[in-house]
Amino acid sequence: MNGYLEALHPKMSEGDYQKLCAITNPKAYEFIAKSSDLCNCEKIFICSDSAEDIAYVRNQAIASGEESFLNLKGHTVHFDGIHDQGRDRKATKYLVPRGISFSKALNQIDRQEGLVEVKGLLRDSMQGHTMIVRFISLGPANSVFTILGLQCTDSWYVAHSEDLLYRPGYEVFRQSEPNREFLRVLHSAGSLSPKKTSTEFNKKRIYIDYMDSTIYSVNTQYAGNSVGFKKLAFRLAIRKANYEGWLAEHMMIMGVHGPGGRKTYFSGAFPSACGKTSTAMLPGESILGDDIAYIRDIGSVARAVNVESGIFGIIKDVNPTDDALIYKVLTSPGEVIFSNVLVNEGRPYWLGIGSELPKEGKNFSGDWHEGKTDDEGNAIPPAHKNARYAVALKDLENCDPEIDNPLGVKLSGIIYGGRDAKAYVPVQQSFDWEHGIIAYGASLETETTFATIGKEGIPEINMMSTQDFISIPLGQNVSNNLEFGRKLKKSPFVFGVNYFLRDKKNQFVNTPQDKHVWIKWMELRVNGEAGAIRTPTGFVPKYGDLKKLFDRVLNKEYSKEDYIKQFTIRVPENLAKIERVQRFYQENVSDTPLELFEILDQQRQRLVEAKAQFGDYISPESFEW
Ligand code: SPV
Ligand code: MN
Repeated sequence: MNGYLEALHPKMSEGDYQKLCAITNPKAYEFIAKSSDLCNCEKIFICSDSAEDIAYVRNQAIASGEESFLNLKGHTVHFDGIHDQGRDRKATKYLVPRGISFSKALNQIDRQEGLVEVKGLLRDSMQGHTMIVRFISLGPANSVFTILGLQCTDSWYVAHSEDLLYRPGYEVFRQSEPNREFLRVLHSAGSLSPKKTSTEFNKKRIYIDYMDSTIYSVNTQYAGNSVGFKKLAFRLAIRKANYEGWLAEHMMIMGVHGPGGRKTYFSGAFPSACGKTSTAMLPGESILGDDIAYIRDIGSVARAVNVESGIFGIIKDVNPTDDALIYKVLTSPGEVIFSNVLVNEGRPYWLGIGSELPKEGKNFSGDWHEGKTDDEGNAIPPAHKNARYAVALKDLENCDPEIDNPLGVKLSGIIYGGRDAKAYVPVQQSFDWEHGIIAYGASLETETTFATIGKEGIPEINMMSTQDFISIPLGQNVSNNLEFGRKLKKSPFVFGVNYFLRDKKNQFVNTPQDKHVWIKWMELRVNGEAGAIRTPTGFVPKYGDLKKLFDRVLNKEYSKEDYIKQFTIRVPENLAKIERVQRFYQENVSDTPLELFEILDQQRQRLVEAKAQFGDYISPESFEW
C-alpha cells in the first residue's frame, strides 16, 4: 500500500474505500489520488460494476440533470452544448516531448507546455462534485487482447455511457498483478450551464500524453471527447499496437452469412459517418462491433476482437427502410441513451427518421421551434446531424455469439471504405495484401463530415480511416500494416468499397441498400464462389453474379446499364486520385515506405495502358476475355 490510498480515504464512504482496497495496483491509487487532488473533487465514487453500483450511476445521471427520462422504459436523453456536438480536432493534441516532432498532419503541442495548460484548466474543476472512478476492460477480459483502462470523470452521463459501451473491468483489475499496466483518462466537463452542458467551450482541451499513457479531457461532454475509451484510448492503443506488432483499427467486425449456414467474418474501416455501423448492422448478418477492433496474429491467422461492447452510433437516417434493425431497437423498451435528438412529449426524433418531425421541442439549443436561428442567424435544425444513440450490443438480437471469445474471430476479409464521389468503383478486391493496404487503406479518401467540428465536405486523405488517431510517424503505420499481413500464413482478402460514388449529374449511383449485395459478393469471393474481372484498380464483380445477388438479397432487378454505370473504370479521376495521394505522402509523411509509391505507380501504369487501349471511361466488361 502507498500513501495515496490513505490520502483518498477521507473523500470516500467506507464501502467505496473497501472497493478500492480490493484492487492492489499502487499506480491506480496514484492516478486516482493525483486526479482528486488536481480537480479538488468533494467525494469519490468507486464503481465496482455491481448491479447496485451500475444502478446508482444510472440514477445519478438523471438526478444530476445530465440525462432525462423519455417515454419508453430504459430510454434517456442527454444534450451536449451547441459548440460541443462532435469530436473537436482543433482542441485535440498530442503532447510531444521536446526534440520530437510528429507528422505535420497531426496536431501537437510541446508536452510540458501542454501539461501546464491542461492541468491549469482541470485545477479545481470538480469542486463540490463527485469524481466517479470506472475500471474498464478493452476487449474480452483475460485474453491476449485485453488492455485495461481506468477513467476518473465528474460526468454521470459519461460513466453511464461507459456501462453501455465497454466491458466491466473492476474484477479484472482486482484479479490482476499489482504492477499490471493500464490506460488512464482524466475527464472533467468543467463548469456547467443550468442545462448541464459544458459552458467553457473555448477552453475545451483533449490532450494525449502517450509518454504516460494518460489522456486529459476538459470542458467537453460530447462522448467522442469525453468517454475516454472511445477515440482517446484508441490513440494510445494504436501506438502500443505498432510497437508490439499487432493492429488497432477504426473497424467494425461482422459475421456474413453465406450458403449452407456458413459464417465468414469481415472487419471494415470507414471514416466517421461513412456507413460503418450500417454495414455491420445489415439485416440477416451478425455484428461483433461497429467502431474499434484489435487484430492479432494468432497461430498465423488474423483474429479480431471488438474493443468495445456497445454502439455509440449516428442516429441520422436510421429509419425502417435503411436501418431496420437499429430502428427497432431505438423504438422498443430497453436501455438507450439518445443524445442531441429532438424531444417532443417524451419522444425522441431525428433527421431522416422516415416520418415528419414536430415543429417544436427540446434540442441541443434548448427550447426549439421551427425557424429558430443561432447567434449568426443560421437556422438551427430540429436535431443535430451528429445526434447519436448508445446501446449495449448484447441487447441486439443480431449480436454475434462470438463477441466475447478471448481469441477473437478469424478475419477472412478486411474492407476499406471512403467517401469518394468520383473515382473508385462501389466494390473491388485487391490483387494482394500489399495492393489492398496501399491502394485502398493508405489511399482512403473522404470528405469531412458532421462527426467532427468544422466545415463539412472538405476532401482529405484519411489513412485507414485512422488518420485522426495515429500517434506515431504516419509512414510507420503504413509499414506496420504491410508487415502484419505479410507475416500471416494466409492474409485476409482486402476489399475497397465506395458507397458514395456519383454520376455526372452529381447523383449517387447506388442506394444505401446496395451495400448488402457488395458484402454478399465479398463473402462469395473469400469462399471461392464468385468470379471477378481484373481491372487496373482491382478485381471487380461480374454482372451475372451481381444480378443474382441483387435478386436474392434485395429482391431487385439489376440492369446491365446500372452495372456499367457503377463499375466503369474512370481513368482521369483515378489518375487524379493517385496524384493526390502521392502528393499527400510526399508533403506530409517523410517516412512513407517506398512500396507505397511503387504500388501506386504500378496502378498508374495499368490505368495509362488501359486508357491507350480503351479510352478514358472503360466498361468493366472490356477487361473480360
Ligand atoms: C466517430 O466519430 O468515429 C465515432 C464517434 O465513432 S466518436 O469517435 O465517439 O466521436
Ligand atoms: Mn468511429
